[in-house]
Amino acid sequence: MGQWDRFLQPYKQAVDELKIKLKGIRAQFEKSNRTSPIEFVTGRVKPLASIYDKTLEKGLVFEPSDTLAHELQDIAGVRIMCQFVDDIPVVIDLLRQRNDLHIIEEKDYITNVKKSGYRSYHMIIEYPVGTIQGEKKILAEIQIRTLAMNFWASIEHSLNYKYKGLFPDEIKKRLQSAAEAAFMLDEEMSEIREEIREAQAYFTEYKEANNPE
Ligand code: 0O2
Repeated sequence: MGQWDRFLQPYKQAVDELKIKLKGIRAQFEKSNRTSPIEFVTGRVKPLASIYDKTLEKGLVFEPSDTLAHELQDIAGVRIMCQFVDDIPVVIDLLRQRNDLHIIEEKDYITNVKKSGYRSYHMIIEYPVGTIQGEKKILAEIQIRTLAMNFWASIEHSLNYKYKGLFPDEIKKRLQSAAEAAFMLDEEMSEIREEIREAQAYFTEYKEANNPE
């Protein structure tokens, strides 16, 4: 196993464990016939190429080290998608109550929207991973966002990759109006939230009645 593989292994384990735990929250809501504030969960270990880019940006040495583990707080990243903006504080509270992770920092880019138009709630956590050398505490980033916020962020992220942040004016304008449209979509969906929830509950009951396990 190479140096990088060894360094990244606990991060991979943390992402896998966090995904299972967060998906478990969703399953518990479903089993108790309550609507889950979590729609779906994804996770990734930062690819080496992105770690390399970040070290250049931050003036760090590109080598597996404690400095890197301390400075790059999102080597392990988990994303929680919610249907409605109001689900986000529910998820935040669920995470604050847990004693299997320790929250180091919270960044609210929903109240404080980034200049790019980016909206999301970030938590930097310390998460203990059991290794054969004993417990290792690593940092991980949890991003909590609605489906609309996620749609905008993933499109902007791919365009950013292409244009390296230097968007042509036309694209910049389109992204700004798309960010406004995503915001409006969240607002509109919140307005008819109860109606949607009832329809979803009705649909779930219908599916269960027709496909009993
Ligand atoms: P990737 O490819 O998602 O890993 P940092 O830049 O991490 O050293 P900072 O600025 O405090 O420090 O981090 P921030 O802004 O709290 O969170 C960084 C991550 O949030 C990014 O990771 C993105 O995932 C997401 N993010 C932040 N701003 C934007 C934005 O304007 N557009 C999009 N699409 N995503 C954003 P990486 O490492 O940049 O990228």
